[in-house]
Amino acid sequence: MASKKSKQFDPVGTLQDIESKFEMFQVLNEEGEIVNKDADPNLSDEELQELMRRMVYTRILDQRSISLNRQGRLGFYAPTAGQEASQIASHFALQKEDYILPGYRDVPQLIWHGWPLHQAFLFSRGHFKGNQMPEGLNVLPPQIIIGAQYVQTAGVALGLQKRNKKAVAVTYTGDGGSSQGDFYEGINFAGSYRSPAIFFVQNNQYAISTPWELQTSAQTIAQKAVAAGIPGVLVDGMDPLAVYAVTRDARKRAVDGEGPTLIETLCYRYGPHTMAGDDPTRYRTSETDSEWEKKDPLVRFRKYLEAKDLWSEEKENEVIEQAKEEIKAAVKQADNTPKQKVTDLMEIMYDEMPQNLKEQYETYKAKESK
Ligand SMILES: Cc1ncc(C[n+]2csc(CCOP(=O)(O)OP(=O)(O)O)c2C)c(N)n1
Repeated sequence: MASKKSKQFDPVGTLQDIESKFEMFQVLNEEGEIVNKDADPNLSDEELQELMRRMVYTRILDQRSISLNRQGRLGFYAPTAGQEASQIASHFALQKEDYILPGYRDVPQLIWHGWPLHQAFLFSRGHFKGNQMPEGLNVLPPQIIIGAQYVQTAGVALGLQKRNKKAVAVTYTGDGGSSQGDFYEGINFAGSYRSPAIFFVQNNQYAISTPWELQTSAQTIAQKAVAAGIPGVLVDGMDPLAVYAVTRDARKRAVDGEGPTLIETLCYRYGPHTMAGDDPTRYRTSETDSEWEKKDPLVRFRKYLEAKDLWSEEKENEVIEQAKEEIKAAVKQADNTPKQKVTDLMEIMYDEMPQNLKEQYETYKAKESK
């Protein structure tokens, strides 16, 4: 007698079925037209203008940071242009009480959360004062170890949950971060406790020079949420309204006790990986660059706002001027910060200094006073 085939045994079909469900969510197309009316987050006119203002400001901050780095006036810098919708529109959906655990490219979200600009510049210069966050600012310093902020986020989210706070822990990484073990541990742990976390993967297509498709067999990074039993969303990361809508939704679920969400934003970094010598022309073509530039978040949002009579060249120039002035003042403030000394690091490291360090401390103190 021929054995009956079990219909359920179709692992390839099951995978294909899951993958086919992860379609890119979009609200505003490249022409600045609403293509998904039901999903429009319906921001007020003032909110729409503020979101645009922050994105324009952030683009200028990126341009200035690149030139300050070239002049030797900034140290470590990871360019952000192309990622404004992913970074600024997601942050726009957060509240002051939320905790941000950023990667090194996520300086803009920290600034809009309240990190003073001059401190961001000090961080770039490797000055310890850059990492001494003001009281009440719920952020961790930018993480340099790829993906490490995922497990930390699961911990912060659990802490918020235990204290019954109506707040979320939000972390950002790139596509490369999702290739790290920490990524899986973090989303799984937060999922099992249904902790209030949002895990944000900005898929800017490359981990330095490695294309994201070479990092995984998965069709999307968002689908990795399925194995952790949490919702995963694939979103157009160049569309500010779509990014805002999915983040607001994820935050609501998190504070309502419904657990974490994984969000993958499809975006592009226009510049090099960092300013430390990466040459993107060695792994990307100018055709690919210009295809992504057509999707630019500022261009499409500008078109959308201009059609509603909410934005103009004049308004944009005002923002640019304000950004330039504030950046100039912040650089000056960073310049005026006393240089860090070896004894500074010893002083801030220990509540009570061990005996062997006390001796070294005295030696350095004498040297530094010369
Ligand atoms: C654990 C660890 N491994 C390797 C590196 C070296 N490294 C620095 S940036 C980077 C690529 C990260 O790419 P991605 O997560 O996609 O973020 P992006 O830079 O694109 O924002 C790597 C491998 C590191 N910093 N930490």
